[in-house]
Amino acid sequence: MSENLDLAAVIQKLRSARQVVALTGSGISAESGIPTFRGAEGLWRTYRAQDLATPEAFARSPKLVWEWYDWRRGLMAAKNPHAGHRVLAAWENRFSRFTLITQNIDGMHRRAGSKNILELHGNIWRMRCTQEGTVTENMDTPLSPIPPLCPDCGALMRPHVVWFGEPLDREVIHRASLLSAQCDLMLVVGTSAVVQPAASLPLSALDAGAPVVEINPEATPLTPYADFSLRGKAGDILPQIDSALFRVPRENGS
Ligand code: BJW
Repeated sequence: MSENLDLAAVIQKLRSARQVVALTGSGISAESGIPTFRGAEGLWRTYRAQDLATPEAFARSPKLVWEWYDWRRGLMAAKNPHAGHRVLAAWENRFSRFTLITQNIDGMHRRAGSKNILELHGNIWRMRCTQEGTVTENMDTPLSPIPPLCPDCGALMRPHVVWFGEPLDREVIHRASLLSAQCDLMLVVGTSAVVQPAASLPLSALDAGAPVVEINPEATPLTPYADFSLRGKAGDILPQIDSALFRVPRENGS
């Protein structure tokens, strides 16, 4: 009952919102079949995802880390965005200003049609030369050779993603912080809200007086601070909100 009231209240807030920000995490792609980071299905072989997404793991064994990325690329290429991704893409044209800030590297938001995206942690479909820093797009699945080498200088390539202990792109996190502090409402979808600095963005929105709406089947450290917690899956809740906001009412009898 209170969940329905929350949903109704969120829809009401969104009706008058001009600048909306959505911050997404791996949970939004779970319904596409892509494992989350910290869920039980986040294991690969016997490794935990958070132990492989580090510069130390890459320094120890570039081959092992690239094999993990190669496996993930293959998995992601075989999956498709779902209705939740598509709703966020459509909202770019529905609100005066709508920005998507994602921690995801899977490219699903782009595939769903989102264009105005800040990818905080990079993109799995790009790689970077460890010597020259040159970034190239590469969609090959499977990759060959592993680890891949720079076509220009022969040095080792690395995934163009942000690992633990590495700084985020300055321009990207700067823009994400500004937008979070300026928005009228922030949706926080499918993230455990534990990884910094992304986890602080909703706090900037709250500090600036904007309501924060969490969409997640589980509680997170953000839950006590969020104005609304919609407990459920992104692929169910986002389309529900969308149809309440933008569905064209049918005329009687048609
Ligand atoms: C659903 C659902 C459905 C499921 N619908 N929802 C102590 C305190 C504070 C900070 C630190 C600290 N110690 C270390 C730090 C810093 C560190 C950090 O935050 N660590 C914490 C873990 C403690 N941060 C960093 O290192 C960052 N850099 C940094 O701080 O730099 C400083 C610096 C400055 C100057 C010089 C040098 C350094 C970088 C962080 C990079 C994170 N990278 C990764 C890997 C990306 C590449 C890859 O994917 O391979 O990003 S880690 C991983 O976590 C990935 C994710 O984007 C990120 C967040 O995970 P996410 O998306 O929230 O996933 P899960 O699995 O955690 O949660 C899924 C959620 O979905 C759950 O809640 C489910 O319930 C939910 N869900 N189904 C809706 N259907």
